[in-house]
Amino acid sequence: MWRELLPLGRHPGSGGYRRYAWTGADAECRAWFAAQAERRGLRLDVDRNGNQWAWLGDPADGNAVVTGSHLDSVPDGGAFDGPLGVVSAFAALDELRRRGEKDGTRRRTRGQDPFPRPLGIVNFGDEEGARFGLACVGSRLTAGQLTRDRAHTLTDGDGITLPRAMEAAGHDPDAIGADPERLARIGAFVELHVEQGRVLDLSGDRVGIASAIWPHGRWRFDFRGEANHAGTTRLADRRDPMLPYAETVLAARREAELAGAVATFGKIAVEPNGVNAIPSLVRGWLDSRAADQTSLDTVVAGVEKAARDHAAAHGVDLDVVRESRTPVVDFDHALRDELARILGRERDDGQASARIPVLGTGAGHDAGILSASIPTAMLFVRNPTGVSHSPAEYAAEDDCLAGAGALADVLEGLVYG
Ligand code: HGY
Ligand code: MN
Ligand code: MN
Repeated sequence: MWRELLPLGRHPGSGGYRRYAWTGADAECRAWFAAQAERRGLRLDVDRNGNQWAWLGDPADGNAVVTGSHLDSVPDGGAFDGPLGVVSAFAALDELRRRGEKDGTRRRTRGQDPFPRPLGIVNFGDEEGARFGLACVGSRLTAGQLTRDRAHTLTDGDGITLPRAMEAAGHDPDAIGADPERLARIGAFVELHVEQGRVLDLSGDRVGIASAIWPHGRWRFDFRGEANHAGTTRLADRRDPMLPYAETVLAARREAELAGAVATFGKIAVEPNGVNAIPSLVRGWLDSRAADQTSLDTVVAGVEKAARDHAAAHGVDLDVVRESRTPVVDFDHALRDELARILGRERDDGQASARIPVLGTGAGHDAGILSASIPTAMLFVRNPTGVSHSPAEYAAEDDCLAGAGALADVLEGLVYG
């Protein structure tokens, strides 16, 4: 699977991935998913929001067990964030079928369908929000956390709206919206993901279970000044928006340190973007995350105040727009405990598995979005450097195999009870 997937959307210069929603690279990833489903005799189903589902059994029976993740990427992202969860889902199904062949009496229970609960594998669309600025668009729409009207206003850096991009990719943008019937058929969603930190590396474990996701959000800061000549405009006469922007970046770092949180300006747009012109506009995007909502609010309020003070001091206008907000996620305790029980129980080979670590994360996930509607859980696979959202993101093959094996155990435990 990796051999076919790895070349798709890979940028030859950076070696990273540029798999943005509704682009050609995205279409190639979707075709890969459809081919994997077909190869396994799964029924492919693209929902009203463009998420892809591959079904074994009929989801209309209800109480389905679903696993999967996303295939899109951040700009120059790594190979594992997202795809590891999708590849592992197919690998886990293959493993379950192998186990079923070895022990047909115990596991083959219903005619042609070997599992007592429907099993789905999902590829959620536009998880990273790299193109339209909002993360988890596919799952947010499905869960009713993003309205069709708001989604229709999302626009990429070239001014192409989400509905236009969807239409160009052959998807009906008028069909998008909440899909409670679909979610009502799912009894459990488990997303496997590469860890985006070093908790497992430090604890010496290959696989862990997610406890919580930090609340987080994205804010756009527009500093508007006056374009002018870089050589002839006296410093005293300038209204240079780059200056309050720079002060704001430093303030974000200070506020995050004080609150034990994180804050990042990772994207910036400058107009007119000329070497010898004072900018008229500096637009910077703040991504901030904290362990609790109060700390996050404190950080963002502190950054905004600093931005306003510095903008005023430089004669620059400022608009701050919150583009997204994701509340804290505390994953379903019963499902979490069940995963721990399944992964901790004695295995067929008589070897008791070690205790499974439980860890929180500052990264957002479709599982977090869905957790407001259905029981969800996550498995993390060790990342030896912790690096993510970078071409250097990595997970060792043995750890990936351990992750897929753990996912197979979890799916088997859930479908057979
Ligand atoms: O940005 C995030 O936390 C995620 O990887 N979508
Ligand atoms: Mn990511
Ligand atoms: Mn991800």
